[in-house]
Amino acid sequence: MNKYRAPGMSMRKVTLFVWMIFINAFLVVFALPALNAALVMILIDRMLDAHFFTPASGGSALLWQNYFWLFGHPEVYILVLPAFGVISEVIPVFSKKVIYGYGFLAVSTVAIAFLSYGVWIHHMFATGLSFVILDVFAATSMLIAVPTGIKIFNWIATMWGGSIRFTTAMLFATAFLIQFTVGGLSGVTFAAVPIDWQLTDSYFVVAHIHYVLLGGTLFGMFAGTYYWFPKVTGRLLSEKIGRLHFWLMVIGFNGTFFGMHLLGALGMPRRAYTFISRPSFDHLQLISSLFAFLLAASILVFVWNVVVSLRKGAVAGDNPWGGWTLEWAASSPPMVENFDRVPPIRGRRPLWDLAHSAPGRRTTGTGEVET
Ligand SMILES: [Cu+2]
Repeated sequence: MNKYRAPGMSMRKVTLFVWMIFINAFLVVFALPALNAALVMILIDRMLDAHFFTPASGGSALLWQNYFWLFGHPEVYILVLPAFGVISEVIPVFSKKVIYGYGFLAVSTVAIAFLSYGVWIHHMFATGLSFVILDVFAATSMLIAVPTGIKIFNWIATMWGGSIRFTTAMLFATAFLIQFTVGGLSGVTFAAVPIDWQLTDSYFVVAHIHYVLLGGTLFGMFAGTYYWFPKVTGRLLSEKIGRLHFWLMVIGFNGTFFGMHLLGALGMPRRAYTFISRPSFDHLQLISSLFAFLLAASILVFVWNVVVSLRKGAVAGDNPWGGWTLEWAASSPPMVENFDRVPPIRGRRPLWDLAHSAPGRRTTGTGEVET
């Protein structure tokens, strides 16, 4: 007997969160070896006096960059795909609509996974490679924006016309959409070689990666935390403290990192060991530093929320959000083995199907089942 998927749960019916984690596993398996190989080589260089990366002795410093970024670019997708999965669950539930373009969301992620191994040179545009190489990798780097754009449109289309409930989870998912799009668009600018030459190794890159990994991944993780915390612990996180957490974080995050786009465009280099004081930099740096404290404060508010809610939070029940996916049929927290009886799976929304199509059952209107 298949103990891992419920009967009827085909690959076309599993949730998009599962799809994202599934594809992510392939990314991890194929990206990490490049980093491991590079680390072993540098270890041999340092410990056994080899010369993989020392040009003076016939090695190649660029070889390190090739290995590192062959890992490094897919790594960004490794970090962001789980967040894609989270918001693909959160947005439909709080928009009261089925996810728009399930197949496109899954297939575009497969496309991202493949393409992510063919774009790494965009991290090395300023290293003096031939124009043919630059052109090829500029093209692949622009191409990878297409499947990502498809996803953004799918999520927006899911929200479009829905009756949206801005719970804390949904607020984080919405901020993810906006901020990740900003990070994605600044990323596309690097695919244009002349713009990359101008902005590489500047604070513009720092702004870009923080919009992807904090504005994207971190906000997605918080959306997931507020969404599944009641399932895991049996108690809801406070929505009131959650909102405070969210707004402090949105303001703190954007205040800290948005100005870095401007700093980079003004020429402030990254990887400087100390602040480079220039009249044009100073104000923006000060603003950045001040908002960073706000960002840190928002994390403390979240910790406060967890501590308070674990002890005194509202009891969640099985399905506090009116979700349709299988986890909301289990008790909160789930018992060992999750279910008394494995529910039959007919579609992508098992709980909705259970409520609407099974004979002798009526729905309460919230996706729960009366027998
Ligand atoms: Cu990259």
